[in-house]
Amino acid sequence: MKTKKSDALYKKAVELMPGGVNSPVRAFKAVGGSPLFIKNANGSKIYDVDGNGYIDYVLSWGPMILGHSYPAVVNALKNAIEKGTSYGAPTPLEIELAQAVMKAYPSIEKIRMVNSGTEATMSAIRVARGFTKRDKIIKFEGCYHGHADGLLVKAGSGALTFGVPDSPGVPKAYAKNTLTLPFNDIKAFKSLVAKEWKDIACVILEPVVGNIGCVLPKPGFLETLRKETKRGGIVLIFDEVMTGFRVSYGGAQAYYGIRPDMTCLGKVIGGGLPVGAYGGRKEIMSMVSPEGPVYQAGTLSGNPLAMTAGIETLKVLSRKDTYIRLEKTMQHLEEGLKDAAKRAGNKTKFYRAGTMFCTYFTDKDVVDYKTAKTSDTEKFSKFFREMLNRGINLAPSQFEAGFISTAHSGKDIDLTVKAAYETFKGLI
Ligand code: HOZ
Repeated sequence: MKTKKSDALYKKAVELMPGGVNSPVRAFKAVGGSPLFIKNANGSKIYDVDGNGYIDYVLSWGPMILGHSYPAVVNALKNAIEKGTSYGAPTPLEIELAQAVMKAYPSIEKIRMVNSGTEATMSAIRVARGFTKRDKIIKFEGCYHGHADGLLVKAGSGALTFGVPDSPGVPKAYAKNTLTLPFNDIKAFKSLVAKEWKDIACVILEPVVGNIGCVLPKPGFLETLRKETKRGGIVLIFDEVMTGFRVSYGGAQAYYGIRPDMTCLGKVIGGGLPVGAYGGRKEIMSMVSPEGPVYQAGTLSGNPLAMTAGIETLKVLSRKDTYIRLEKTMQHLEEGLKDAAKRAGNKTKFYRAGTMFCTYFTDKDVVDYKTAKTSDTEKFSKFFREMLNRGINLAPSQFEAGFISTAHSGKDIDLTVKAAYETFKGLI
């Protein structure tokens, strides 16, 4: 695979941007080599500037659930762009997207659109603090909720990949209000809440942890969080930026049957444009300015192009057959990858929730941050590079989820499984 043009661009980019990128994990630092510079993408494929094509399981880190350049989204955007790109004033589009989201997430009784997942989680926590008049929050090790100060404590995603889960630059006085616990540890959770509940504003979590790969909640874990938070007057926040419309149409909350007090969304609801949203119980969301005193604002919030891409994407997702098709594709990939690893004699653990998945190079069950770290990251790096050489684009980190789209065909999956088998064999 020739990557001459990508390599030259990377050389230029590192002179201009930290690590040559605008978001850390993209830099391939964890897997070696230099990142591909992308020219275009269509359906399940992404193409680099050297003309190589790849079956894409990154999908812009989740948003492109309909595949790249989905015609209805592209056409709606072309039409919308003619009408202006930003007004800084309300539009009917905001109402349409809000209604579409709330239809799928009945726990959201009122919503505020923002521009990223980070903004959504950061704002939701401020609202929860304003509502409860308490300062402390509980988060779980390895959950990544964006890069706001108080959330870069034992964080996953790039923070874990590069070994800085507690980022310098976060004031100690601020970080001390973030209490962390192991994911899936019901006993530890109960005991912390019993001690500190009077000071705890909220519990925030990824109900399926996509930022240490794909870690599923154990039976009873989410139920315990719901029960205990309700008892302590603590706001339960589901960060569904990644799981939203991915674990199911109604996200992890519909799949596991838990109604959180607040929900954060992003990725899919922007159809590939920059979007985030937070919402929840009416009495909590009524705290948000100008209805209430908790301040949060944004020049590009509710941007007409982002709303348009989101509306068109959710229209397709609201059709029943969409998730039937996604499930079939995902089952095909799951069976294929598990079988390929087994046939090749590789010890791996595969997990998936709806349309997100991860293969770990370990024989331990992965249930939290500690067990996710038992994965052999050297092996993963080799796997990643060899898969890329065979035309398969995976996330360049063991601690990120993979995603599929409606555009992934049976042939794509067969090619992926074949490449995985050959790669697994080469790892022995
Ligand atoms: N926070 C994203 C992964 N969980 C990475 C985003 C990006 O690099 O584009």
